[in-house]
Amino acid sequence: MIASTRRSFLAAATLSAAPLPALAADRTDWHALGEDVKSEMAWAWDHYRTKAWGRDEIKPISGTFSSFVLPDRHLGLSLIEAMDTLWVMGLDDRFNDALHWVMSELSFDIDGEVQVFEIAIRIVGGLLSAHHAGGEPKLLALARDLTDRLMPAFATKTGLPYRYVNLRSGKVRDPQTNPAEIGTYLPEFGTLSKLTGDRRYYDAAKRAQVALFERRSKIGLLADTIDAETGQWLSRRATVGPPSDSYYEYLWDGWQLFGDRDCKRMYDVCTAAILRHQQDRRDGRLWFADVDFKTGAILNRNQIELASFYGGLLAQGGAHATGVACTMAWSWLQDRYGVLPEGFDYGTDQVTHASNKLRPELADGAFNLWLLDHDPRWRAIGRTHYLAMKRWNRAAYGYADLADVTSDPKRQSDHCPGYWWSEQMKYYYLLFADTPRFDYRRNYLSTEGNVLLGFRRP
Ligand code: DMJ
Repeated sequence: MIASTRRSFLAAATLSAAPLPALAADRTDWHALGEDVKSEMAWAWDHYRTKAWGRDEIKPISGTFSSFVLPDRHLGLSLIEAMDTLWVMGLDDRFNDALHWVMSELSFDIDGEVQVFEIAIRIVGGLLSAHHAGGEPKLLALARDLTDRLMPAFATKTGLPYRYVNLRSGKVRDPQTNPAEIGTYLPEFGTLSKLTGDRRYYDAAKRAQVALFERRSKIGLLADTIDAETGQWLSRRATVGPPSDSYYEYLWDGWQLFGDRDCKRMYDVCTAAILRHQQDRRDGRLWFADVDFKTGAILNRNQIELASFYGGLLAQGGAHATGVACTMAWSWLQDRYGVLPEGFDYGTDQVTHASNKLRPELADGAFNLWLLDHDPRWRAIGRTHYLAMKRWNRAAYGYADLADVTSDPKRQSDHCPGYWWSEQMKYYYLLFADTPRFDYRRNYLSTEGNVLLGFRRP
């Protein structure tokens, strides 16, 4: 419960998208703001409990639901994604309720095809982070069973995985893939290897990362589409946005989480090439252009919101000042529209995609920077992100995507992605609350916000 004076500050801030007071005069009660995040999480969870229990995603305007993993079945995606967030917030009854559902309902023996990347980061990662939180062995067994079902996708000559696999038959499909779907496995699979003593998971994930790295161009860049069977590139565009983003993140993470020197070297080589060829300053702001991976020539200046995590990664990797400049460019864009649009072209100064799919990336970047230097501006960026979300995305039964961030008022659309439960609500809470359940010095959060290291059980 928060005191009424605090409530009125939050209410007033929620009503206005205007820039918040200067940091020098900042009297924000961060603990109260953390409590506010927790109470919003509990409120949204209770609607999910009533309206969409065990379903993949709630539709927060109509109070109905939609599936994500499979067209005609639900795997409790939001519930699994939410578990470690509930735990770190101390919402223990709700965590235990979710745990009970997982223990009694969840099975992966399904004749259905899933996207390997999404399942690994969301469900394998969600089960492992819930295991890290609560220690229940069945969660680890489920994560292992699911990963075993994904493994056929990695059995290629090149080591580059297929995109889809059937959970029961192991039949694979779609070799036309990209860096994120090739190289976003090591923290989840490596944690599984560590906990089970079975190296196969770590080795498959790392082999995929290395196989892609070895195909970099002479100037050290990766393009964004490749054939997993032949290992031939199918495009020339190098980007730090999707579908390449988390490839770079997981190179660094392999070093951070496991001390794997190969990962650090690959990260350093890729990052040096990106910094050399993709940095582009406009009006004093730093962006990363899409370039031709063989020549470095700029292809376009369109920015996809998902790339707003990148400043946090650069800072983690040692390029602190560059990471700060990158994050401040995205913060400027956030201040301009209230909520980041999915696409913005800094060359033409135009929004290219006006929606926002309830995205967490800028809060992710701010949180990673906060962990590194505790500069108050990262908390302020997280607060702006959170209060804008409360103002614009809150619907009758939870938080909703925005169809158009440029309209006035901003238009909502009837969908809440699973990652909302795992990502921004956790980033905000950790950023504001100073909880004893989290080790702020030694920790690891995956690309999906799953905590695989750093929880402290009371
Ligand atoms: C999340 O599923 C992960 O962060 C992923 O790496 C890309 N972005 C989405 C959320 O926007």
